[in-house]
Amino acid sequence: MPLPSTPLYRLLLLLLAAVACTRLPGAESKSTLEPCASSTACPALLSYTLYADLKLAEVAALFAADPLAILAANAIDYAVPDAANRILPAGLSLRVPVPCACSNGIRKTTSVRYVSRQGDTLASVASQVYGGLTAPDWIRESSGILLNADDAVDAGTALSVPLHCACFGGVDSGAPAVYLTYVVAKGDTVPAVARRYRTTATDVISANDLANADVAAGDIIVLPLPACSSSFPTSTSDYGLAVANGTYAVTADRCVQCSCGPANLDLFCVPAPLADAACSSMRCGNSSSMMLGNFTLVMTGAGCSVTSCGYGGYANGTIL
Ligand SMILES: *[C@@H]1O[C@H](CO)[C@@H](O)[C@H](O)[C@H]1NC(C)=O
Ligand SMILES: *[C@@H]1O[C@H](CO)[C@@H](O)[C@H](O)[C@H]1NC(C)=O
Ligand SMILES: *[C@@H]1O[C@H](CO)[C@@H](O)[C@H](O)[C@H]1NC(C)=O
Ligand SMILES: CC(=O)N[C@H]1CO[C@H](CO)[C@@H](O)[C@@H]1O
Repeated sequence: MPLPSTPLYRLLLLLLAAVACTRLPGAESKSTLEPCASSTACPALLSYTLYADLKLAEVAALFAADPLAILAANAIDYAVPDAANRILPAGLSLRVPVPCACSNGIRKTTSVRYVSRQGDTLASVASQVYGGLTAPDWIRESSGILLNADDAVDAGTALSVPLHCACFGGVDSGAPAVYLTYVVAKGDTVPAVARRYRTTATDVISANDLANADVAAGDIIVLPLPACSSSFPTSTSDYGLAVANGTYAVTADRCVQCSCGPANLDLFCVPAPLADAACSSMRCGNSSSMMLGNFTLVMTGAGCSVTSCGYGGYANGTIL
């Protein structure tokens, strides 16, 4: 059938083209979403750049995170007195560990709250305080408030701040991985960001389902970081613990420190430097000398064998 070419038809085509164009990405920032069904939270990281000089405790409060967990996730020594009051400089980029929950079918944090201050708007909270990790629309919807992005928010208003995160089953190309949510900065390219975080451009492109390596400032993407995985029973409170290469996690009520890398990607757990008398015993079984993390070489008639004492998770206040 020949196509009609009346002026009306051409106008219709033009209109359709115009509608299609406004839907093209670019006008609005993109964000990688992970659909989810299970309500079980999984470990994820957020890349956060400080907008002002802040105490570690203030950064931790912004994300409902443990200050020590933030230091450990950045491989910063945390066994120092008064670590929470340490002042961190504006512009510093930190990895913030968060439980990545599932809400309305999308992976996101569900426990982050922000109490607004004088002069805050939804736009300033999203782009400045949270460094672009969230959007005014998301805060508005999650907090159930009726304000435009640039309206002043009454000081003292408690806002619920959803931050997208991802776990993708804790694997990337078949290897254990922790996903870091990252806000693309001006001038960033996928290969440069991938190099900076010791992952590959190919993995970043596939994790984010990008058509090509084009990203724009403000886009929220996830970066798969090589990690050590754990195999604690589901009944443990640190079930699913995963630690990015070159960093630590503190677990078991701050009694145990688990590190990953750099030589291999086997999780290695020892008593934490700050472990105190309140921590349950880290002796292994009924042995008097074997402590968590120790291993000994035993010579036997058949040759030598290695005896080791590994951490098996935290359940009901007991270190397994
Ligand atoms: C882990 O990090 C170290 C450097 O800190 C690097 O040499 C090693 O290749 C990394 N391992 C993996 C699997 O990425
Ligand atoms: C620990 O106790 C078990 C019995 O409960 C015993 O069979 C084993 O030999 C003991 N091990 C050590 C190192 O004492
Ligand atoms: C922890 O305690 C609860 C009840 O107190 C019990 O059902 C559960 O099995 C315990 N978990 C472990 C790992 O012992
Ligand atoms: C025998 C042995 O290696 N013991 C060590 C076990 O680990 C604790 C703390 O990590 C050390 O203090 C012991 O010397």
